[in-house]
Amino acid sequence: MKTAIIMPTYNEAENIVRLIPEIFSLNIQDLRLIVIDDNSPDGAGAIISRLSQDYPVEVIRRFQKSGIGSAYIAGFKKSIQAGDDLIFEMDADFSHDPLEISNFIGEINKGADVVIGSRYIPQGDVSHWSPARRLMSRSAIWLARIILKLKTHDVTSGFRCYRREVLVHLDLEGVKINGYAFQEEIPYRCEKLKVNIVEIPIQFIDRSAGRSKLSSWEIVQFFYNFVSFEAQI
Ligand SMILES: Nc1nc2c(ncn2[C@@H]2O[C@H](COP(=O)(O)OP(=O)(O)O)[C@@H](O)[C@H]2O)c(=O)[nH]1
Ligand SMILES: [Mg+2]
Repeated sequence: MKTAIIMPTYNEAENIVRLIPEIFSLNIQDLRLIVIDDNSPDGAGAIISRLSQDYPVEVIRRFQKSGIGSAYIAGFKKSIQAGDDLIFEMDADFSHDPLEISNFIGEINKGADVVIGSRYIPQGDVSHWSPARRLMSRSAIWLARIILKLKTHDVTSGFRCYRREVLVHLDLEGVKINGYAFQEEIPYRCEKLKVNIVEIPIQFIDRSAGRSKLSSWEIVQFFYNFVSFEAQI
């Protein structure tokens, strides 16, 4: 199965330089990476270009920081056009352990259409987050599960794998949310499609290099985007 990992990056130079070789050292069959870099001021773009000479890495370069949701949409479209069978979402900061990738593919082979790496099911966990960050994460998920009536437990997890057909049928053009709340709109659409969503436990490790892009402004936007989305459905 042709597999692509879609990975948005903004100021992840320190991480990406180690993460890309680590992913490809796992020798996962027919795997490539599509990185969406928003002209990172830390020079990540040049590092990715250099790595793309040694590894199957493609880059989508955008002029300026334009949000995680639209970065994923751009990556999904490129991957669909290229005919990939499995399409992953994954962060570039080592919060998502590359060793888990094969477990996601295993679930697809057992019949899942979408696999979500969940921090909030038994054996799943988040380490090194502040109490404030934990509370924020839990409340965002609680709100989304109640209001959107979602069955999925971890609706903001960014470690996921989709069968190509799911993303084709999702109507990517119609996705309304761009910022972090984008992660909630996708499971909402997947549940409407009644595809087989499987959650597997992951240990989410907080980044050790670089900074989170989830600023206070992003948090305000997150709740605003979510509430306006909810008002439209
Ligand atoms: N291209 C792009 N990537 C982004 C943007 N915002 C966040 N990211 C990337 O999305 C991933 C998740 O962001 P992160 O800051 O780690 O969020 P957190 O894990 O929720 O604290 C990381 O790989 C970031 O570099 C953006 O506006 N554009
Ligand atoms: Mg992160």
